[in-house]
Order: sequence, then structure tokens, then C-alpha cells
Amino acid sequence: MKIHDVYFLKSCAKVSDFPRYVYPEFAFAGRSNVGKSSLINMLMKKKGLVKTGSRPGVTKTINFFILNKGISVADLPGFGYAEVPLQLKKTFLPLIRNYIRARENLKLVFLLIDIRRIPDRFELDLLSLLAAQRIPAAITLTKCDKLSRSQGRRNVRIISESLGISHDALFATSAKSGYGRKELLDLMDEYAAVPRPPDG
Ligand SMILES: Nc1nc2c(ncn2[C@@H]2O[C@H](COP(=O)(O)OP(=O)(O)O)[C@@H](O)[C@H]2O)c(=O)[nH]1
Ligand SMILES: [Mg+2]
Repeated sequence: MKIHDVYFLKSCAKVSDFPRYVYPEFAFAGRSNVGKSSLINMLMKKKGLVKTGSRPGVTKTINFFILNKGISVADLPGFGYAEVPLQLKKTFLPLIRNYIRARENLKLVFLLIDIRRIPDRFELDLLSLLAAQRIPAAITLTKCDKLSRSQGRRNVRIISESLGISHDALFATSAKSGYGRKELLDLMDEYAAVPRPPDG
């Protein structure tokens, strides 16, 4: 996919505010500070489309963007590490849960994980919620420029083992160098055309 047009549509705090178009949609999810805003800007080649480096955990809304006048991108809110969830059982916002249940044209969720971290409850809960709704997830490792190649390979193995998935199923990226950009955009192309499997 080549991106020739991208704009911010709106910021939503509740399901009834979500856009009602039927464009294929992709969501980006991950802990605060994982590099989500930086990755979205890198993919869209638009610095400042999404604000980066802002205080973790402040954004509690879902931001929608339109690509190429027919693809929707949703930037989901993340949690900070230090933030204590209101209820212990909820590691992410009900808004994310409602979003995942509501969006029938959601084709794929990019779940971002810092390559230097081991996935924990947040990531595992999100993956099981997605699996329950039969929504595919692409595990996207961020900040790969921060590690040497050998350290990177080692962490890819540790992360894939902790998630119980093949290391081929992980996508390595760097917002700093642009690494992984084409692979993620190709993935969006591929999934944009795929109908979601029916429930049941
Ligand atoms: N070295 C490096 N730093 C990054 C990368 N992506 C994000 N960062 C830095 O990590 C911090 C958090 O990034 P941001 O995109 O705001 O994270 P968000 O909270 O997930 O949206 C910022 O200081 C970024 O400059 C990357 O690929 N490489
Ligand atoms: Mg951000």
C-alpha cells in the first residue's frame, strides 16, 4: 500500500461517537510509551499526525484517522505501568473492550510490544479478547533500534515463547529508522480485502 492521503477524523470517548462508515479498519494497541504514536506517524510518513512522548496514560479516547479516503485507522488508548486499574480484573479500559466488540469492519489489530519487554496481563488479556471475537492480531515489536541484532533475536524468541506463538508471527519495527514499514503496510493491504469469519 502506498499512502497518498491521511487525515485525523475524530476523537471518541464512547461507542455512540464512533464513525459509522464501513471502511476496512485497523487498530493500534499497546501500553503507554510503547511507541504507538511514533509508529503510526512513521507508517503514515506524517510527523506530528499523532502527538508523541506525551505523558503516559493521559489519552482515554480512541482517535480515528482516514487513509487514502477509504481505510480507517484507530489509535486505541493504552495504560501506563504505574497506573492502578480501578478494578483489578480490568487491565484495560472498557472502552477498548466495547470498541473490539462493536467494530464489524475491524480487520486486524496491531498489538505493540516494546522489544525489550516481556508481555504481561495487558497484552495477554487483549489477545484473548481478540481471539474471542475472531479478530486477528499482528504482534508488532517496537523500538528494535534499541537492541543489537543478537539481543533482538534473543528477545524475539523470549517474547514469542511467552505468547506461545511462532517467532515468524512477530513484526519487528523501528519508528526511528523506518524499519518494518513496508511489511506492515503490505499486511494492511492483505487484510483490507479479507472478510471476517462468521461467528459460531
Ligand atoms: N529509539 C526509539 N525510540 C522510540 C521509538 N518509538 C518511540 N520511541 C520513543 O519512545 C517514547 C514514547 O513514544 P510514543 O510514540 O509517544 O509512545 P506511545 O505512548 O505508545 O504513543 C518517545 O520518547 C519516542 O521518541 C523507536 O522506534 N525507537
Ligand atoms: Mg501516544
